[in-house]
Amino acid sequence: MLIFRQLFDPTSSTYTYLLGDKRGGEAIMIDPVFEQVRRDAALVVELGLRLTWTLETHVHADHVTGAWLLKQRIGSRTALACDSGAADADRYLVHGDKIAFGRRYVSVRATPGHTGGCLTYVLDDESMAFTGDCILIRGCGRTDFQQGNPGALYRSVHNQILTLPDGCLLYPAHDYRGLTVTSVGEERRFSPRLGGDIGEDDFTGYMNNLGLPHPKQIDVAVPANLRCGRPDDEAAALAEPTWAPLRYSFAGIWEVQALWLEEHAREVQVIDVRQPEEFTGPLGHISNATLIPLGELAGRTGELSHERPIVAVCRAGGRSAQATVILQKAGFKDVANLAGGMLRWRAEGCAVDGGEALPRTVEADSYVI
Ligand SMILES: N[C@@H](CCC(=O)N[C@@H](CS)C(=O)NCC(=O)O)C(=O)O
Ligand SMILES: [Fe+2]
Repeated sequence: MLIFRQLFDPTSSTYTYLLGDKRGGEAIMIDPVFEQVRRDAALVVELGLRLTWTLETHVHADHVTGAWLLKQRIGSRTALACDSGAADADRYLVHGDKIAFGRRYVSVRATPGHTGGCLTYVLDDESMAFTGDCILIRGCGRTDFQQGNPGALYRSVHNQILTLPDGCLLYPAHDYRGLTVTSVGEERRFSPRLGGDIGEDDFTGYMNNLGLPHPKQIDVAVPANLRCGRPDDEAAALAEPTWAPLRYSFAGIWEVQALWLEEHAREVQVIDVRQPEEFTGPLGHISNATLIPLGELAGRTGELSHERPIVAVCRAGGRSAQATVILQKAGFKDVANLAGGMLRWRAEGCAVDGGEALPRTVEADSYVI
């Protein structure tokens, strides 16, 4: 079974795509974004997948690729077009290549025009294609830098993409209006630049008069992407919180486990964000915890020290996850959520002040947020 996820980077309006084969668990990722690597790596792990390749549709001008960072974090290998001019990739792709993940694969089509080294990746059954900036939804990538060429783009679209089946879904590298997907049939009929009877000269005239400002990040993004996103300061990019063995969830929350917290409770500030009656109720509370109900937290951050990490706690881990977001916004750097909250704390037999003997076994999977 195919696992498919469309991910979005709001800063650059970039789409990243994860394609996995459930059987065997291999996956590929198309156009990862550097700043989203923690999120995307967490998703891969949570879905039980093993990322084998990151694929670039082109050398991006508006964001830095996450390819190098994903390789360091979860061992994926990097691939992009032979014609991209980029260094340091594990594989250089040409038209007709296939990249397998489990029993599935994508095939490579050379679709130059937006840049000299643009590729489109077509899923084995031609139900989906990942067009990069060759086709955008009712549009296309600009052609005014990085060996851009309107005639080449026109031919790429007509010979390599609009020749796919009408129902083939097209997933672009960007959308600036909130649209997520289009299809070959739709673009043939409705693209104001490339659809209907528009000819190559009409299209070239259109593209040569776009008058767009250069992407804000171009001077940083292009040199970084020409080495697959490897930064100057590699150690800084790989830095992880060191005060505890934290896990980063796809929901965007740093989590700490109950058994670690029980051993290290004195080294951190434990903030219990439940209501007072829960704090003194049957589940009890962690012995050095300070009670600050979630609704009061934003107004009481002055009571907390910036010198020691903070672990937020609640009944099941939902409200305390929100507490970590509030604390980070208030400028606290070392903040984590107690995974599973007091329910898991008790289920794992950790000590509490107050509280009652548990009336029944707390099922490991019965945590209600
Ligand atoms: N405002 C954006 C511009 C991004 C941009 O120019 N995107 C390229 C793709 S890399 C493009 O082709 N855009 C087409 C368009 O904006 O119509 C930024 O500064 O990053
Ligand atoms: Fe682009």
